[in-house]
Amino acid sequence: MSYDSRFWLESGGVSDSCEDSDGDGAFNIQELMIGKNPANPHDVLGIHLRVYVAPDIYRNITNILWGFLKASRYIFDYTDGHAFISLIEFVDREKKANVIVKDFGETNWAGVATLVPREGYWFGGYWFDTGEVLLNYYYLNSSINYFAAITGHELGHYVFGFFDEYEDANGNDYPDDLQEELSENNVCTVMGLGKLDPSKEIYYRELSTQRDYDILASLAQKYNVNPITEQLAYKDYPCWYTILYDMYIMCDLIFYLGGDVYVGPHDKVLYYTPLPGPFTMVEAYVKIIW
Ligand SMILES: [Ca+2]
Ligand SMILES: [Ca+2]
Ligand SMILES: [Ca+2]
Ligand SMILES: [Ca+2]
Repeated sequence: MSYDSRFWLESGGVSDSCEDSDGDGAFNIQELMIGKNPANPHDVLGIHLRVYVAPDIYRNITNILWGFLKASRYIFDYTDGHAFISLIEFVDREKKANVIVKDFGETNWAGVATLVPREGYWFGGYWFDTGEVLLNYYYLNSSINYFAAITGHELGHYVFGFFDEYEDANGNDYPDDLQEELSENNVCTVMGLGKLDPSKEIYYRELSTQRDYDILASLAQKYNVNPITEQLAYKDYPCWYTILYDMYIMCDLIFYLGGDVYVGPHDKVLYYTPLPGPFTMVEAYVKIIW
């Protein structure tokens, strides 16, 4: 595969472009290429994945890699330019991995991820190097875009500490007709409100805001559902609010949104309108270690 030759093969040891000088997880060359500051530790989060791919599906490694690269771009999009997968290291043992890709068979789940309770609050397992993301290739081999969508969703749990939004606080899935009416009202969230063609999810889903929850609440009676999602039940707020809190606590990430600077959460973000992009090609700069 010639994919990673562009920067990484020839630059090792010759310059500091492969280093992460400010310690935010993004390498210097990546920060320069995507418009971030390699000397500012608060401007972007570079997520490091250690991926184990089971031997019996290794023949599909090119598709699997592209799934992760597209997931990197999806995450950069849904965080409106504040986080991406910066490093994909393929490891040879499950024990070393924080992401495991395997054919788990008919499980009824395409992915699962670890959340960790600490002092009465739930964080992603990523920050404590606890648990992992499991990706079930039995369901994910159908489409690279679907693989990327599920990976982005599971890293939503594992890195950003989100809970699900396709079900209520008691674990009841929202019915299809409600989900369809939500997407007709442009409610399409990363954690599961709204229904979309699986191959298009990475292009349209964004993190939830109070607007999404207002629309869900306005339809709750019609469909006889509880509008308190798992996310709301466990974390009290939509995802745009909790990501500001969790990332400031975990990695001092400061968000620049709509001309405002957010050091932690603020009520003003409740009705933030997510950007359709950014459409930055972060996937071109992901560092890959085989
Ligand atoms: Ca950096
Ligand atoms: Ca930086
Ligand atoms: Ca976006
Ligand atoms: Ca988008």
